Amino acid sequence: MDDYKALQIIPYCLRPLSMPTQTDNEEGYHEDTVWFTFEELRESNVTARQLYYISVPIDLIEEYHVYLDNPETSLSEQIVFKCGGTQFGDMCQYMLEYDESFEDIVINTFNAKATMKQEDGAMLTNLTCYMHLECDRGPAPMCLDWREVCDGKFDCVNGGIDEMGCNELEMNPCDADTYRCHNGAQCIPKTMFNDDPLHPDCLDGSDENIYSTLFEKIVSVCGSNPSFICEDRSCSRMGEFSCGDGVCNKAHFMLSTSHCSSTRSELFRATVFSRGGNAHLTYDCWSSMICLTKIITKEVNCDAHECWAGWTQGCLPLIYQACPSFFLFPSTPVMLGHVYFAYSSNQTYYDRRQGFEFICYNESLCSKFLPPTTKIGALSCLRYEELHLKAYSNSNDLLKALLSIFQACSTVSTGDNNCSMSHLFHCPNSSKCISKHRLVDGTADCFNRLDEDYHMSCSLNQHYRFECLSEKSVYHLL
Ligand SMILES: [Ca+2]
Ligand SMILES: [Ca+2]
Ligand SMILES: [Ca+2]
Repeated sequence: MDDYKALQIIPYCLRPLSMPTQTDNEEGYHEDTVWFTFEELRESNVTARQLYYISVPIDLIEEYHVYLDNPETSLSEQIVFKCGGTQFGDMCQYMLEYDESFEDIVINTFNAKATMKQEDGAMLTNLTCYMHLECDRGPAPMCLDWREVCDGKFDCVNGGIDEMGCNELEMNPCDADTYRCHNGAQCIPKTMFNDDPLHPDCLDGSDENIYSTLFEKIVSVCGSNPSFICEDRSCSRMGEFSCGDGVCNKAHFMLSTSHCSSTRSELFRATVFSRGGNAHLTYDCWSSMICLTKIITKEVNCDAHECWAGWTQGCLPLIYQACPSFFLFPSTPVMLGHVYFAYSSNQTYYDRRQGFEFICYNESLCSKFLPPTTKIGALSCLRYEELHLKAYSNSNDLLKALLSIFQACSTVSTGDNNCSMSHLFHCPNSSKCISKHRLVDGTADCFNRLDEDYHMSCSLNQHYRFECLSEKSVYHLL
């Protein structure tokens, strides 16, 4: 293994309208461009590898490889253009804007990200938006990151379309000669299981031990790393927030002070609590809530605000006067795409330390185990004290406790999983079905952690995860 070296071919895509092209004639290639047929190349003993070094498209190189193995085929007249300088494309019709190699452009672009400021948020979102779903990811310029598609958390507030159809992955079995990545999204050859801890093959990293100090160190600076370990890394664990660059922020909650170096978490927080994102409230009500919660303070001068005069003297009377009798703040969900904080303006029960008066959620996703006690309009809510939470010294711990309750709600938008399928586990007292691969995996998927208390892991026949020497000695590998 000493001379082992992982090679990576990283595809980059063109945004057609933004790419300068250099073409001279109707056929679409430059008059001076030199070209050869496969036959001419073969007669000159040109190898497939040499074509790679003159920026010939990979699919054409593969065809040439096939042709070299069998020169009598009809491929002999196939044309290969020899691109010069910064030209590329199957007819050299594209050229790079700068006089640098493509590799240098990629490296410089990734290095430049380290110096991006929050004001450049639009640049961040322009570069990493997943545009193929009509997703409402909250107030602009926040947008969907591809890592948020099928990650078991509703991120699009317009019906959770980022999770639509993803139950297919949950139900996806793999052939016996392959390893099933934990999230069900990939089946990889068995030989790729546990073969290289620094180059996982599963997007969720579940084929390798990704908890080593070295791995953690590499992925903590993913923003400037264009390789697979970062670019092909999802953030599928519950409670992780995708920074949009391969870094998964463990304390993702919007009340947390923790942040992504990409600035995506700050951008998210700023847009969710912004004036524009909370236009359902009057300015006085919104600014009082901003100064009360102190999550973002940039847009309001809280030193001069009435809340500064004190809770009962300044803030409470203003909230009573300026806010609706019942309101959401912020207007977008605080977690999992359907869990909201709500307040009433008379604040009868509201204790500033607990952060909210009501928690409201999509009842159909949490059926049976979390019946609401308050219905306000279309919202199903529970009062803070009805959650029987202990006292938390900071909002991050409070949100973690809330997540441990609400992650037992369904994570697929249709709610029509067929729990009778043999590889699915029915979470007791709910409509949620999970893959049996989620049993005893360290994450509570069912209410009261019933999936983690499962005692029959040896009967699951998942020998990659459980080493069963006898029914009594079970070792968890995940
Ligand atoms: Ca999602
Ligand atoms: Ca592997
Ligand atoms: Ca689990």
